[in-house]
Amino acid sequence: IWGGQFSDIKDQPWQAAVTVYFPRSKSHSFLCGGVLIDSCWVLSAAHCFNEQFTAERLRVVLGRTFRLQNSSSEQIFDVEKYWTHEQYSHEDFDNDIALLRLKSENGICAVNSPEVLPACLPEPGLVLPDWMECEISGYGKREEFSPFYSERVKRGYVRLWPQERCVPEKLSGRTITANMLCAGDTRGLDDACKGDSGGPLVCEKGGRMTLVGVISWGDGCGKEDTPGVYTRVTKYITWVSRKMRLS
Ligand code: 4AZ
Repeated sequence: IWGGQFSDIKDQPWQAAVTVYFPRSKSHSFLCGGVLIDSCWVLSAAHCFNEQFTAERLRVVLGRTFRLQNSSSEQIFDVEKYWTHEQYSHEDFDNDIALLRLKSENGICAVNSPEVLPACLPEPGLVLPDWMECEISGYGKREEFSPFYSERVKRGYVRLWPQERCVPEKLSGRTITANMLCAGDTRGLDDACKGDSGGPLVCEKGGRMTLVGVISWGDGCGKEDTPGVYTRVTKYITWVSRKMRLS
């Protein structure tokens, strides 16, 4: 997160960190953000997952305020299986969504706690007001060209852009599809940045923190009059429900 504030995982208990194992270093590296949506299910971004990354190499870390520090509140899971969207386009990041099923012996994976709690999914018809203030979070870079990810989870506040303003002209000419939404900080203070992708854009709806976007891409971080681009989650409710039901 560019700008924003250091946060506590209790304030974004649906935030996940997805890691991948590299045999050469015999260690797991931070890969992307993710969002817990149910005890055994985490949403993320399709572009995070290289063909090489088999499910056995992936791990999901929940409940950590400090990315690299073990904590008594953490819950760590292997990944049973994951799906990237069948129509994901590597060219323009259309349908940039992935769903991970966490591994468990007994059908229970994440257990609710102050540090671990799923975000709600929106109804497919949910429409929120233009410029509504919503929240992003992640362990991503604090500056575009920083060599490091954030050591601590951060959060930021961004507003939902009207779709008619979400155009290539604002994003160095890159394609915007109806499956994307733009959000940015009108104060110019907060934005998502590298490593935040896969993580949440949540908006409060009827007292629930509802997952409206998955952090996807942008033209750098925190550039003036340049929004971040998010996968529009309302478009994928049937896709997600079907995968969850059939597996
Ligand atoms: C990224 O590379 C990324 N400013 C994600 C979001 C934004 C920029 C880059 C939005 O994952």
